Amino acid sequence: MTITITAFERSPDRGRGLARDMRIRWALEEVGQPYEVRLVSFKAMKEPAHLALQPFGQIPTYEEGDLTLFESGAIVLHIAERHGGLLPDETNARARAISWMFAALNTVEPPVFDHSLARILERDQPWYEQRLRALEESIRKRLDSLSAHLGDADWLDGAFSAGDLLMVSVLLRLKSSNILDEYPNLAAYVARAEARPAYQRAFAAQLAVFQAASAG
Ligand SMILES: N[C@@H](CCC(=O)N[C@@H](CS)C(=O)NCC(=O)O)C(=O)O
Repeated sequence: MTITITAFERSPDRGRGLARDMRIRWALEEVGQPYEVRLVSFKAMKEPAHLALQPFGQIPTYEEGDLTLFESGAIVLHIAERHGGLLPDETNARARAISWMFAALNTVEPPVFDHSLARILERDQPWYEQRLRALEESIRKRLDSLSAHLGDADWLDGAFSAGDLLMVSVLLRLKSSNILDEYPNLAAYVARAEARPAYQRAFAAQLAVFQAASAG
């Protein structure tokens, strides 16, 4: 059955792989599943046809036969449960990997995302510097713990898993700031994930969309 995901017609991140379709592309590449992409404009994302797939008018979505999913975490979990390679077989290790998926999205992503949004949308506000410092402190609090947990290990809990895929997807947003450099083991963790052939293929595919849109 064909898998179809949605992505920005023209990603605001200019092909840096930060839009959330990237984590779905990466997961599909890791498990070796081909997929198609339907590109949507900001206008189309808020229209009934897309809202029927994604109630909040966002990307990504995932369609496979009569199944439609939204929320990138749920989609990655579905892919990881349906295909081998992203979750351990052993029950407890599998549950721990899923904990890391939630940790990435619930505990680490909120301050990281707010920080990147503030840098784009709040620059002109009189309280901008203060807000940025507060968000950076919130991020450091999370990264201190994450760095301590990772230590010298390659991945968060044994072999590379969907937990690492989501965690790295979140941390990648910090590359344009200097915060990640304060944590050499986390910077190396992100680089290790970026070097994975599946990541490279996914990154190239989303970049090609941006380049085609810019050329057209
Ligand atoms: N929690 C959702 C967030 C989805 C989301 O924020 N998508 C962004 C792109 S990365 C989007 O569509 N933004 C446009 C908008 O919200 O209007 C998920 O993980 O799928």
